[in-house]
Amino acid sequence: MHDIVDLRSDTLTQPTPAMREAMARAQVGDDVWEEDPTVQRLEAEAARRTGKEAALFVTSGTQGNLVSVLAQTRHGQEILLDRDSHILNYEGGGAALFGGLQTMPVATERGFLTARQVREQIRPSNIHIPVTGLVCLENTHNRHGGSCCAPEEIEEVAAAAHAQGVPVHLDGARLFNAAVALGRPLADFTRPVDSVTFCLSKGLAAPVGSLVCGSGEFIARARRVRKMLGGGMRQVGILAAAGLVALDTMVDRLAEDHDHARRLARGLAGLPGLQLDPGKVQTNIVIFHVDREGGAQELSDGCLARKVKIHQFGPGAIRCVTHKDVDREDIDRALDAFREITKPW
Ligand code: TLP
Repeated sequence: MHDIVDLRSDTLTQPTPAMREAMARAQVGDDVWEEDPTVQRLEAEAARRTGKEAALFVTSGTQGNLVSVLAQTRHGQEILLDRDSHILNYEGGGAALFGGLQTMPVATERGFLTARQVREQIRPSNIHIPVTGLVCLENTHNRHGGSCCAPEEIEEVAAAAHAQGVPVHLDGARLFNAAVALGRPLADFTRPVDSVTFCLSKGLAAPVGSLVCGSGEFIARARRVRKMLGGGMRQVGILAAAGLVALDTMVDRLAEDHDHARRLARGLAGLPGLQLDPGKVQTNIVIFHVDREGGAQELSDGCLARKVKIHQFGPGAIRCVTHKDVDREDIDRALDAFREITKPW
């Protein structure tokens, strides 16, 4: 039980004592010179887990996606992505600003482009028409409530893109959640794609950092882009050390976060004025809608007064994210707060 139940995001997780210890002891060197042994260990481990030739440690998921997108495309091309994707909605328009890229947002049911949509949306060769340079996927999908895309679906989508010579990037900020939820090895999800970003500082609880993984040739380009964006860090093994502990100790326990999210969703489903389908909760994100004027604000104010923090996520929508600093008692406390607030509704 914690004093404050913070369900705003899994990015709020505190590093574990083992992470802090590993950080204090980390062997380091200048990573721009590629001389940091701890970063090299982390990158090798990331490449191994994703089944890719190489990996690159970057500052954040946003930087990982931007580096990947820039390293895969040419200025003025078009990128194809889901309308609710993080790259389109929450990365400050970086792909347009830095890459001169036009986006083609596609509406999807669960956050995942289908092979058919990819076939239909990839542009034909014609001097009037922009060139599709990249297809982007997101797994798990944040705005679709942590939904998971199975490896077979990714294979189909990637095959459709590759058939037309278009590479595929996977924003796998929470890819370990998908792997744990579906009980499949991480590499099954990453094998079909050309590049993947995953985050250490969400459910895995490391303080900082993400990994970009792909072919050796792609990572060499990505390393150049990272430097250009100011992401070349020096004795950054201090951070990589925490990342190695995260990969070692924090993956399997994600199942507990998924249980907590389901418990939360089941409790919320019966409450007046709230709309959600608990059957759709697959991982650690619960998004629900409040069908009452001003209700989402009322709910978040009421929760805050009861030391429960939740996140308003678009008009009338609330997002709750479970993570290692939220235990079962905390979930029950949050449910008590929701019950009290919605009782008169
Ligand atoms: N998402 C954050 C916010 O930006 C919304 C959160 O609290 O969920 N891809 C996906 C799917 C993400 O959810 C996020 C972070 C990122 C990329 C970016 O990662 P960071 O925050 O490390 O830049």
